[in-house]
Amino acid sequence: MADRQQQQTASTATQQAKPAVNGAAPRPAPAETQRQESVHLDYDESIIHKTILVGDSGVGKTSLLVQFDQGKFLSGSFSATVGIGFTNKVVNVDGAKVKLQIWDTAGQERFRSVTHAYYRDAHALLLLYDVTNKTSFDNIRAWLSEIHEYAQQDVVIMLLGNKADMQAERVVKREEGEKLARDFGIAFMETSAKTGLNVELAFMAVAKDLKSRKTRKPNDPKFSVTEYVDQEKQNQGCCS
Ligand SMILES: Nc1nc2c(ncn2[C@@H]2O[C@H](COP(=O)(O)OP(=O)(O)OP(=O)(O)O)[C@@H](O)[C@H]2O)c(=O)[nH]1
Ligand SMILES: [Mg+2]
Repeated sequence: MADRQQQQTASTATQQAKPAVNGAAPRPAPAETQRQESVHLDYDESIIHKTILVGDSGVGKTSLLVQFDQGKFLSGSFSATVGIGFTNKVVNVDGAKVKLQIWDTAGQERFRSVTHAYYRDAHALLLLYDVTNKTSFDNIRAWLSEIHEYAQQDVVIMLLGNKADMQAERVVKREEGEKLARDFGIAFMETSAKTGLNVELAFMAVAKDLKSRKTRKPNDPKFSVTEYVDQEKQNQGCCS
């Protein structure tokens, strides 16, 4: 875990400039320059968006990040995260590279004061509960009040009901998650770090919202994560 975290992903690394030859500054090929200029006129690709995963211990924050970063699920015994660490990911949004720095926090109570310190700089928060654990769902209101206390007012918040693959053990209905999210005016979806259900979609929706906030003109309509997610699910012919 420690090795994986705080290291740039391959896609980030490929963006680094080639080393200078004989002291000359590296120059991109002309075609490459033109393409970048036309696609990214209104978006600064050097911006790093801090995104934090929060929620009770055991809801699947680390598993969700590993699934998104490496496309795999680490089964076996649960190993609680100690402290906090980050992973860099680059997401392609409408031809622009959006950089996400994803912080995985420890859900255990004893680390709470450490993680609070990171809320202030967060641009987005993915707040997880476990659909097989009612307490983790009941604690979401407390998490939201902590978020409102410590995070920026305009932080992007997405509520995720994780472990959606465990239908037999489910104790929180999807409708309950939807209602809670509606009450607080935040986006919602169910995910599975095990099967990968909606994992890409969750991070993509956050990246889209963050990018749109940087490029939106005053009269442009606001990007709606909820509408985007509904549309994508329809396109996929998806169910959850
Ligand atoms: N079936 C299933 N199991 C999951 C899923 N996500 C996580 N798990 C399991 O749940 C346990 C806890 O997952 P973690 O990702 O370590 O939980 P965490 O939220 O990072 O916990 P802390 O680091 O203590 O805050 C592990 O045994 C995972 O294998 C999921 O979507 N489906
Ligand atoms: Mg963890």
